[in-house]
Amino acid sequence: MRSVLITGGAGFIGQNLVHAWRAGQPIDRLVVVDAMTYAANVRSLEPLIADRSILFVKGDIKDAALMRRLFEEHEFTHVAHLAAESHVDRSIADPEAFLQTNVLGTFTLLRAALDAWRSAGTLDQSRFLHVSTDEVYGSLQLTDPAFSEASPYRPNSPYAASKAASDHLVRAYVETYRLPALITNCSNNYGSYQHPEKLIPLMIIHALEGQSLPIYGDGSNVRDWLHVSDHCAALMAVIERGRVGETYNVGGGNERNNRDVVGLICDTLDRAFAADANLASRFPACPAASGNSCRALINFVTDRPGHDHRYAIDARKLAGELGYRCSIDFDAGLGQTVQWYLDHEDWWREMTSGAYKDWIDKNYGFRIAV
Ligand code: NAD
Ligand code: TDX
Repeated sequence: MRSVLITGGAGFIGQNLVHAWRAGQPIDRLVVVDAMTYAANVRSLEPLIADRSILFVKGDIKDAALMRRLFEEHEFTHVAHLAAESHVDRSIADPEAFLQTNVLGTFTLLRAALDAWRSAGTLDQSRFLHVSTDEVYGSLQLTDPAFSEASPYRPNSPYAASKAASDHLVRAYVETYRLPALITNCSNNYGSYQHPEKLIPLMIIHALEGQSLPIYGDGSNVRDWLHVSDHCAALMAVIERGRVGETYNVGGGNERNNRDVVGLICDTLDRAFAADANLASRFPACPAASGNSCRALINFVTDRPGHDHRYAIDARKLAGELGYRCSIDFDAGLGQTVQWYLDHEDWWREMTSGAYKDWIDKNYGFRIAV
């Protein structure tokens, strides 16, 4: 039987991966460790915890004794490492936690895995998947070719630098100690359970509440949108069948600039309100509740410092070696995502209560219309 550790399993991609793994591999033992930072939520995992389909451990990956104990108790054969501080704007406001978790936390986990697998003599049968980002490669101009696995590392934000450092550590553990690790670098994910601080949920929720939609700069920055279900399927393909020591880029093949993404969210909400009269009574402050377009809320504001212009992924290695291609079309995926936020108001109200309001003041209070 395989015994799997998923770190960061109460975060956005982590929750989706836990559900996908449980559905796809019902007999694997799944242990989720998560420090339950502001970004975490276990509501969706509660049924799996209650019926013992997964074991949930609230814990910090920087806690070396805990990591060692978990490896001893559960004899993990596979690790999917997703725990991280993940929001670029927070890394600009306060980088330290990014260094602590993304660099030192990854190091602590690598050391625990190596020690456990060496002493059990199972290095050859184990797999450590490190989930990273395309941001390590820096920024592209519109005419540049997409990032490949051979693109040089040029991180521009403290977040990207901390993820780059963690990728280098993983590589060093492969080369120096023969740790059986693999790395994925993916583009921007979207879908259910994404924290409201990120572009797509932020714009959906602000529009529903009749608040301004703050697009940084002129909104020409381009991201390659990857549906989280496609990403999770790619992660499972890489951990199962990828070659140890290799890096695989994962992209959605959906490049869009931020202006277009926000416009599409507005149009999707306008149509949803026109089709369902109940939405107007649930969200009376939304312009669509009175027959106007959510586009009226769009506001171009002070740019993010060091804002990467464009990310794009060349995912031919993943397709060629593992036969996996991400396939969810952005317009359809965005429509499902908007619907998910309409259907899960309790979830996002919980995520936006308390300290989240302080973050909104800190990150948006100083931005002026441009
Ligand atoms: P997220 O912020 O939604 O979730 C991160 C999770 O990690 C949270 O549940 C948090 O509580 C947990 N965590 C943070 N510090 C921890 C610690 N010290 N110990 C244990 N748990 C801790 O992030 P996400 O969007 O789900 O991203 C998951 C991974 O994928 C990250 O490594 C991120 O860098 C990477 N990634 C994300 C995207 C994206 O678009 N979301 C794109 C590329 C790569
Ligand atoms: O209020 C906003 N206004 C705005 O214009 C926010 C929050 C974002 N933006 C812009 C900045 C980016 O160009 O939207 C784009 C997407 O922003 P984020 O959702 O913050 O994502 P990004 O900075 O691109 O990073 C994401 O993708 C790579 C994830 O947060 C990272 O964890 C991942 O590694």
